[in-house]
Amino acid sequence: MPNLGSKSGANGGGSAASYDVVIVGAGFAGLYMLHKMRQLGFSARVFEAGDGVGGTWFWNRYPGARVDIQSLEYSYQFDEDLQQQWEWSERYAPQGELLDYANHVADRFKLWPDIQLNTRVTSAHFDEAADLWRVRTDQGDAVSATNVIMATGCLSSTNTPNFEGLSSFKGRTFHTGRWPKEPVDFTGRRVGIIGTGSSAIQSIPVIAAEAAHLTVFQRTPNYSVPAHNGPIPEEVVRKVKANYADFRAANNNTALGADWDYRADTALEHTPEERTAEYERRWAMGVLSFYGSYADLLTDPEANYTAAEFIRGKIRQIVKDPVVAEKLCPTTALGCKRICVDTGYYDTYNRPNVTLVDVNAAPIVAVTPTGLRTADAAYDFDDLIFATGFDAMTGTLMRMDIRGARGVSLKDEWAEGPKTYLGLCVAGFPNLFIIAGPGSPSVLSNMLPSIEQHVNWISQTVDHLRKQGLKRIEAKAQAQEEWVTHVNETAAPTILPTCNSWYLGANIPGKPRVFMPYLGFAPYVAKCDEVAAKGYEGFVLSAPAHAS
Ligand code: NA7
Repeated sequence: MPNLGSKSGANGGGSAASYDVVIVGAGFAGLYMLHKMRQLGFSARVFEAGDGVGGTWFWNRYPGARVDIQSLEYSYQFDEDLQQQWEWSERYAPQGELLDYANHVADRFKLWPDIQLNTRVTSAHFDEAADLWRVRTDQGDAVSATNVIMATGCLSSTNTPNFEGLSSFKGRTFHTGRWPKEPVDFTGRRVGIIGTGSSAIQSIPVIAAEAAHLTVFQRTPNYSVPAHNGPIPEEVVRKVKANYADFRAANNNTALGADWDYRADTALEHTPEERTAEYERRWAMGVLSFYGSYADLLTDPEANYTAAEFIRGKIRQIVKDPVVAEKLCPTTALGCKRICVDTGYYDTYNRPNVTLVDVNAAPIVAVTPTGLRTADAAYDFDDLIFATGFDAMTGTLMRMDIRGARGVSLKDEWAEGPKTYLGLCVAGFPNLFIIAGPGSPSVLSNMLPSIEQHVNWISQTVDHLRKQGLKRIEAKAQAQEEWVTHVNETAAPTILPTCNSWYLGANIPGKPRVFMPYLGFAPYVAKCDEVAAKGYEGFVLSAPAHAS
């Protein structure tokens, strides 16, 4: 008996049912995928490891967590009533509000009966004789499905560096990507935080305001721009909602799929004074609008340098101690890692209770019972926070035992880096779809429109198979090879592959160094549409193998 309407999701454990679709993950991708499948009349089951829906916004509850794309854009567009009725309290919604939004969507579209929480998929094996996927979970489910859709997120497997003595620490430890549900009080405590990526940059100002002392261990400084967050002016909301479809369409028609006021001219055709005026305008606009500053920002290192130097100038202005300011100035190209967005990050280093430690100069050698030791000093804490990121884009898929035709494992197929066709499918793995997979714009775009585009494409494809009396779809190896080459060739002439980013897998020791996301949201959407229009060019579509 399904658990109708309950927020605790469907009853689970030990099921042996059969579905048209199994969806792994109940973040924004999984929720919309389920809704679409049900609209089309397919039977679907969602397995979610967490005890609630919301994915990224379920797990990343660290202080200061919020989205870095304006909420009017980082939201679903598939339902006009939803986008008209939902009201965001701030330009950049905090984690809690995004989680409320995910729950609201699950309620509104009555998704709960098909979502099984507290259930991690452990394996998915393609049974060639039956033309079905056999999916197993850690709760004893052993279900079968015609299609398996991985809605597992790009940043869902946390990375905790394997420091010597890791488990010896006697105080409290946290990872920003697995933050507890209960509020954590840092009042009067000595806190250490490792990492200066987006999660650290958002949480450091909040924690510093509470803790007795905060020590930040920085390996690589990052570029951060001010969010200028606050309530959304009523007139902005009214204007967007009056023509929401046009607003979405205009943003979807850009390289990165977001409203960043892209300029078509180049930085180097302007005088230094003109460039500075433009960068000041971007700094005042805040958020990721720097990406739109000049057309050559990501392609010409000299142009990139002008914007990078502008931000370094801002850091030197804000941070009073010149030695600390210099440590905080990135030397990498601007945007080779995702630009961070903050509220008072650099200014936090003017506080007397904050210390910055450069662990590039003197690396962390061990965690100790009372703190940690670097190559040249020891530090004591009550609490230690790992803001050390994720095994991005492939980590969650590689941790599952996924086997396609002829028992080939995805781990083996991707041993030298992920290979997909359109970031959606993998040759040798029929009817397996990945939402926002490696080789799709995903993290180089506004994730919500990217997710919706994938869900729409997958739904249309599965529906097409049904209408044509077909069952199986599989990417051709050659189409996949050509796509992987194209993804790399698109990134190669840009500054994107020039630093040790998680885009390249460079943050995880031993991970193959391959540029994973695809640069170019609008051309990507056009390509997916063209593939479908040409009868699924690059795929083999076939009838059930066991059809009489
Ligand atoms: P990130 O951006 O991957 O940041 C992780 C940080 O942790 C980064 O500063 C790393 O330094 C640092 N790190 C990782 N391993 C170590 C070790 N072994 N020693 C010292 N420092 C280390 O993760 P976030 O969670 O902040 O953000 C992820 C994305 O979420 C972000 O890009 C936005 O899209 C939202 P490194 O730079 O590797 O030298």
